[in-house]
Amino acid sequence: MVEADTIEPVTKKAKAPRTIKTHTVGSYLATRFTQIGLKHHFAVAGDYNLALLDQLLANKEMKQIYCSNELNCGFSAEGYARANGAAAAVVTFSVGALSALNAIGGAYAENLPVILVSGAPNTNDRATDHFLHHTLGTHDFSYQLEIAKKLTCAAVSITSPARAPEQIDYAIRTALRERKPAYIEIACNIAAAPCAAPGPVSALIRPEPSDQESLHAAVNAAAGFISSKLKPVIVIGAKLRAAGAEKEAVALADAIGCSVVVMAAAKSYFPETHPQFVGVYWGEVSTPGAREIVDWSDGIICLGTVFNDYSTVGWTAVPNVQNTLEVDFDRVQMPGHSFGRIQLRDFLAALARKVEKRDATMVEYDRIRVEERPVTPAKPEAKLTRTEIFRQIRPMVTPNVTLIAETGDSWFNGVPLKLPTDARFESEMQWGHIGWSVPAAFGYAVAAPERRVITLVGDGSFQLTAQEVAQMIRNRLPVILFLINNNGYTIEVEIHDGPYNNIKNWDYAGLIQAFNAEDGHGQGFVAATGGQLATAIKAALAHQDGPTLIECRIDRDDCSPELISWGHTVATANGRPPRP
Ligand code: DPX
Ligand code: MG
Repeated sequence: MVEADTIEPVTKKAKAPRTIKTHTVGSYLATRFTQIGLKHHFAVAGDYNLALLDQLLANKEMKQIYCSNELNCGFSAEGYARANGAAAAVVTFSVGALSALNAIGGAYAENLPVILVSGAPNTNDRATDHFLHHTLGTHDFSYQLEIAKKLTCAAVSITSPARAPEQIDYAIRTALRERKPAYIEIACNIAAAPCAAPGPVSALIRPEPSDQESLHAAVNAAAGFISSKLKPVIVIGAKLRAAGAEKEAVALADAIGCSVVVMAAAKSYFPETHPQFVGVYWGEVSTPGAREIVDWSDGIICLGTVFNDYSTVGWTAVPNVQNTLEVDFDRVQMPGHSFGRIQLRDFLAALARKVEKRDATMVEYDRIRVEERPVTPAKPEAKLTRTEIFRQIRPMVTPNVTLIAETGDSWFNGVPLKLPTDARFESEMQWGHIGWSVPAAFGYAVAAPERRVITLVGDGSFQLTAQEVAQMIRNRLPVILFLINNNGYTIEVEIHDGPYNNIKNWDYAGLIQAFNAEDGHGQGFVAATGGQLATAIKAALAHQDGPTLIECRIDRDDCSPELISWGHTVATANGRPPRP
C-alpha cells in the first residue's frame, strides 16, 4: 500500500483530521494477493512492468521473488500454487508474457490458480500510429490478450484505473472458483494511478454453494449405485486436491470399506498408509495388485479422475462407463443420471453419511497382496544403477518430504516409492513439459520452507530450465536434486528412437559451482557408484544453506521395466493410421 494521506479539515466546523489510505491499481492488486494468502509473487523485470513491481514491493506483507526467465517464472508460480493453493507471476509485455504463457497452459491443465500479470503498452500509444518495442512491429497490441483468453479462465486488460478493481476482482475470483489460471494485463501508465480501496476479500474467496436439491438427488442415486454393486472400488484422480476434497475422500473410503487406488497423477492425494490403500492404478504399469482390483471391480467410483492417452496407457485401460460413478468438480454422473452444481467436497461428505459398507475388494486384495521385498544393496564400488539409486532414495522419503517427479523415467521411478503419512508427491502428468520440475521445486520450496523438497529429474529435462537452481542458491533453499544422467531422452527412446534422442552431455556438478559465483552455497556431486551416491546423500541431508545437485550416472538403457512397457503401448497408440 502507498503512504497514507492526511486530509485536512476545510472548515472550523469540520471533524478532526481523518487518515485514509490511497490505493493505486498496483497496490490494489497487491492487497488482493495478500488477502488470498500469497506471501510471495514471482517476477522478471521489464520496462512495461517496472512501475507495477514498485507498487507490489511497497506491500510489506509479500515478498518479490525473482526468476531467471519467464518460462521458469510461470513454472515457479505453478509450483508455489501446488503448496499454497494459489500464486502470481509478474512479467513484461510480449517477450516475457509469451514465454510465461506456456507455464500458464500447464497451470490450466493441472488445475492450479496461477495469476499471470503482464505489463502492457502505455494507453496513449494504443490509439496512435506508434510502433512499440517488444511487439510484432504492427499496431496490434491485443494479440497477447487474445492468446491469454485461450489459456486462462479469465483474461482482462486494464487501461482505466476506475475499472481496475472490478477487473482484478473478476480475474482473481474466477481463477479461485475454477481452479484455473487467470491473466491480468496492466498498461504501464496505469499501474501507479489512484483507484478505489479493496473491499472485503470474502467477495472473492467464498466458495459457490452446492445446489441442495441436486446434491440430495445425486447422493441418493449414488448410494443406490453403490448398493447395487458387489465389489466397488474408489479411484482417486488429479482433480481431487484442486477440489479441496482429500479429507472427504478418506471419510467416504472409511464408510464404504472398499479398496482405494490413486491414479499416478494423484499420488499422495490419498494417504498410502491408510489400510484400504492398495496402490497406484496405471493400467499395465500399475503397482502390484492395483490393476487386478480395478479390473475385478463391478463399480468404479472415480473421484476427480482424468483418463487421457498416457494415464490409460495408450487407451488400453479405460474404465467401462456402465460400471462407473464419476464425480467431477461440480458434476456427478452414473449410468442413467447426471447432476450439476454440486461441489465435489459436499458430495463426498454427504455420500459418506449415506452409503452402506461394501468391502469385497478389500477381502480380495488381502488374498492377492504381495509384500514388497527389500532390494539387496549394491556393492559400494559397483557401477551405479537405477535400482541402487532408488534403494538409497527410499529411506529419505520421510513425512516432511515433497517429491517432485519430472516427466520421463522419473515418473516410473517415483510412483512406486511408498509414502509415509503427510509426505507429498508432485508431478505434471497432464501438461508434461520437460524441465517443469526445477522451477516448480523452487516455487514449492519458497512456499513451504518447512518441507524438504526432493526433485527427481532427467538430464534432458534439466537442460531446459537449469537456471532456476541459481535462484535456489540465491534464496538459500535446501532443495535436493537427483539428476539421473542416462545420456539422453530415454522415454522417447522407448516410444520411438532416433538421433534426435541424443543430447549434449554437461558437467552438471560443475554447473553448480558456476552458479555459486562469489557468494552462493549450492553443492554439486557426481555419483557413478553406490558408495559415491551414499556419501553425496549424506552431505545433501546435512546441508541447509542451499541446494544440492547429485548427478547420478547410469547406462543409457538402464530404465524401469514400466517405462519400456508403457512406452511401447503409447507408441502403438501414437502410430494408429488415420481412419479411412
Ligand atoms: C521428451 C522427454 O533425460 O528423461 O528419463 O531420460 O526420458 P528420461 P530426460 O529428462 O528426457 C526427457 C525426454 C523429450 N519429451 O525423454 S520426456 C518431449 C517434450 C516434452 N516437453 C517439451 N519438449 C519436448 N515433454 C517442452
Ligand atoms: Mg535422460
